[in-house]
Amino acid sequence: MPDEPQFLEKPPLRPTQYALPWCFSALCICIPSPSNASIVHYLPLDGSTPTDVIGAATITNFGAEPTTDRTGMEMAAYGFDGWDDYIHAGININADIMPNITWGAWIKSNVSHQEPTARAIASQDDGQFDRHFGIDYRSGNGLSAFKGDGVLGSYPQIAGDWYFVATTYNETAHQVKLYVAEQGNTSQTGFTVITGGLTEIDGGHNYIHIGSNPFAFVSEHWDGAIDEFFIDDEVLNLEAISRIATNGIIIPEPMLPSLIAPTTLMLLRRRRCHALPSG
Ligand SMILES: [Ca+2]
Ligand SMILES: [Ca+2]
Ligand SMILES: [Ca+2]
Repeated sequence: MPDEPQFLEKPPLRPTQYALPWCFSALCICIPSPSNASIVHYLPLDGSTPTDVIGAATITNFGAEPTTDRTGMEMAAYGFDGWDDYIHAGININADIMPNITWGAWIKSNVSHQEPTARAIASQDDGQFDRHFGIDYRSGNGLSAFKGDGVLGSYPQIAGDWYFVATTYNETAHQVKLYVAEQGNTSQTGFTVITGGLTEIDGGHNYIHIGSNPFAFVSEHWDGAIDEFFIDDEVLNLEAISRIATNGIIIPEPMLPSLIAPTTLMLLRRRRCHALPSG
């Protein structure tokens, strides 16, 4: 007859054994997602000073003011008055430096697609339709992007609603793509993707403006809010763009303590940890 199985009494857990599973789950939550690996600049646009928390570029604010973000959190996005506000960033995105690029942000416009206007979300333009995305009357007053010889477009935004907007420039494939999703559906099926041919771009400024076009004669100041602005030095696909829109940008852990103010750090940690399970 086989021996009865023996059930040994478990020894009591030591404090480290209690702690390990908790630490492990915390590590899992905070490991950067692969989709974020090539993000080279990120402005969360939280708090009283706009900061590039990944690329540490020099940022100068010309009048934009903290406002509520798409979740209703105060001082968690930046508002632009449509007249003279913009944020200058010392980031060179010219094609000889960054041939392939994805850049994007959460945006809210006070101007609908029914009013003829031109407004920049972000731009390096110095003439001849350089890298730039915003709203443009030359392409239906919708959300659009420049493509070297004109304006791509466009997506008919509704004034007062939040959208995730990203644009990719692919110098190899000579292609520009605009991705737009409403706040309520940032899954891949929630995105509208508009594709166009990219003419050889003659180059623009070696800096960018967020909320205006730096081309001296136009300005095209943004009227509304901009949040979570990022630049990636690769052409991301729909899956990666949807993941960023849904989960947010995940900051590599070593960058957190030195570059981000404690309040922002707290917000980031809270957002990341809330956002991740859905991805
Ligand atoms: Ca923000
Ligand atoms: Ca102003
Ligand atoms: Ca140019």
